[in-house]
Amino acid sequence: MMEKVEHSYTSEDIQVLEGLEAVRKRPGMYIGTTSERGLHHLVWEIIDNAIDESLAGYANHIIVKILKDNVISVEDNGRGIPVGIHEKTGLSTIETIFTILHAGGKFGGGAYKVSGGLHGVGASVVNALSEYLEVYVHQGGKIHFQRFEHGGKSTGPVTLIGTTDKRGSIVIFKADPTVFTETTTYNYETIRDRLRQIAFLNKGIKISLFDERDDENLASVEYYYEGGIREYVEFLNKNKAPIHNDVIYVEGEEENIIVEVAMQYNDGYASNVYSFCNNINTHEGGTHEEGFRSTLTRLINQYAKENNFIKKDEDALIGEDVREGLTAIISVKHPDPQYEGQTKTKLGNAEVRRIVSNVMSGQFERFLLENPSQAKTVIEKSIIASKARLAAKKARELTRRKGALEISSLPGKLADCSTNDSTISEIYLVEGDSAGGSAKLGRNREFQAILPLRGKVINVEKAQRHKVFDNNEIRSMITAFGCGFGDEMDLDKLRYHKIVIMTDADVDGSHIRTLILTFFYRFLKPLIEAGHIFIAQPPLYKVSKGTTVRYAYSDAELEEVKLDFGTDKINIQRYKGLGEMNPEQLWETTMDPEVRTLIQVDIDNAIEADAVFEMLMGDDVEPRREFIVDNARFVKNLDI
Ligand code: 1YM
Repeated sequence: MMEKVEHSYTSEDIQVLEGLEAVRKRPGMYIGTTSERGLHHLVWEIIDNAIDESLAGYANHIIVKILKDNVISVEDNGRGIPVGIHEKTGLSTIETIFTILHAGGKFGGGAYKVSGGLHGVGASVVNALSEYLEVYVHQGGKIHFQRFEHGGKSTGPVTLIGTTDKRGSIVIFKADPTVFTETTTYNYETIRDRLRQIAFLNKGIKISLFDERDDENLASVEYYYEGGIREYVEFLNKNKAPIHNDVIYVEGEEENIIVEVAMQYNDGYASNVYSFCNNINTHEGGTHEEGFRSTLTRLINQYAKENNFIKKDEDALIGEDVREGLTAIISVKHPDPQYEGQTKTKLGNAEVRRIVSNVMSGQFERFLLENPSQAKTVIEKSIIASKARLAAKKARELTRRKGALEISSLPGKLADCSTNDSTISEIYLVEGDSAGGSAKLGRNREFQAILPLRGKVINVEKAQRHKVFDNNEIRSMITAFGCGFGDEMDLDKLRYHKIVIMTDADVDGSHIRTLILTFFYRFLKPLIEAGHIFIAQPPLYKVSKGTTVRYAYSDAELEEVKLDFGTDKINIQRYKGLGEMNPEQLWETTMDPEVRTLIQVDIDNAIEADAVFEMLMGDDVEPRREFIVDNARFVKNLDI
């Protein structure tokens, strides 16, 4: 046995400091980025530990607070982080967890951690990137406390600071502004949406959020879903029309892997299948999704044949048919997930395919047998989808022969730019002919192309696929962009790296913009993800005094301009539409890269965004009106 040395500056200390120093030197390696997204990552890491404690069955309430000065507090009612001395490090276990990199799994003691992110190194990374971090542990009637400062150095050992009748852990931290140089301000909506998602994915856990930053504007919310992902599907279908009563739900566990699937069909045509592993959205799918898809197709075909809905083999339904109008959540919890793909959001574990399939097989089959009328509704919808697919295929073959969607034939109304360099090229999608005319005259022909959209853009949310591609405006956009769509999309062929939607600043303009965005979201999502989609910001007012002219882009700005000008003899013109501007005005207010403001469309959370699109495109007028008044949620401001 080695003698315990009084500890002042041991080799372990050095190792510890070096560990956290590495995180501070290259934060991007650990949290991806030090932008706003990275900042929020800190919160997810601490929450993950609380979720692990809940999934282990010891906690059922997590409280997140955004305090003054953007300090974050996360609290759970679990066992409390161990407070004793850690055998291997000789430090307190708290200090071990918060200062030693890769302490994660190793110190967890057997029970597997299912939360995502950094696999347990999260706590130390958060500490390393914090101005200060405090841990309070309520355990055995006592409150234990330890504090860290300046990138993770403890200010002293764990101390007892009081008594308590509660149990659990509280972690409070303030992100280091010298690391997060872009921003240290948290976005309430971002945190709220993620907490709601976590609550949906983990049934029975209560999650509370308080925003206490502004006394005048306190906000709070609480999520608790007894039904878990069943309620998630109901939530996603909220603005759609389900065609059968029950959300179909199956669950099971094999080889330590927990599988849950919830699904329900609606009367729409889009498929909304979302998968998760360890509470992380696997955007790129993977083996859990493959297992789900193949089993769904197989079981529906089997049932359809056995019950004489399908008589010939060549009428068999394909995956696309059985997923039309389907909203589904697939959630697996895996002790050792392997992620693949470009963004590491594709689940790779091969065994998961079989396990998801096993869980689905027995229980989904039973659902169909026990609920014949719901089964009939689903099968009939799939059969209609397959007929529409075959009809669309025929139509496509016809149009293809005519060469209608060939890239060689650019749409007639496109006023193209002269450069061939797509990286500097821009295309303005302009509402209406008169604005299109002004834009054509006002633009810089070298790199700005104009595509006027005349007729109504079809609502792709409500239309069958082949109808979408019959729509003239959709065809013009696709041919002009040159990159194809759907599975055959090729971003390298994109002819313009900025696609700018320019519509009037009124309700109709917002509606058209939303229709275009919905089309992009459904058929050209990579364009949004790669940051190619922008929204132009035309001014609302022209203010002139004598020969001086200024433009105001908001009511607040109008007040500023009025103040600047003084009150005597100002002329204020409110623009009702782009068409009221002459070409020079359109150029100098909205299109000139030197002065214009473009808003970059950025969909951080595609699932939530989908629900919002649904709301916008659905039949409910009131939520749509509210959105149009306040649509900042989708888009991130960006000055070009
Ligand atoms: C606000 C954040 O971190 N809660 C939390 C963390 C732990 C435990 C309980 C815990 C885990 C175990 C045993 C175990 C952690 N413990 C460790 C380590 N909330 C928050 N609540 N006893 C308590 O996994 O066996 C790491 S995290 F390493 F000490 F076990």
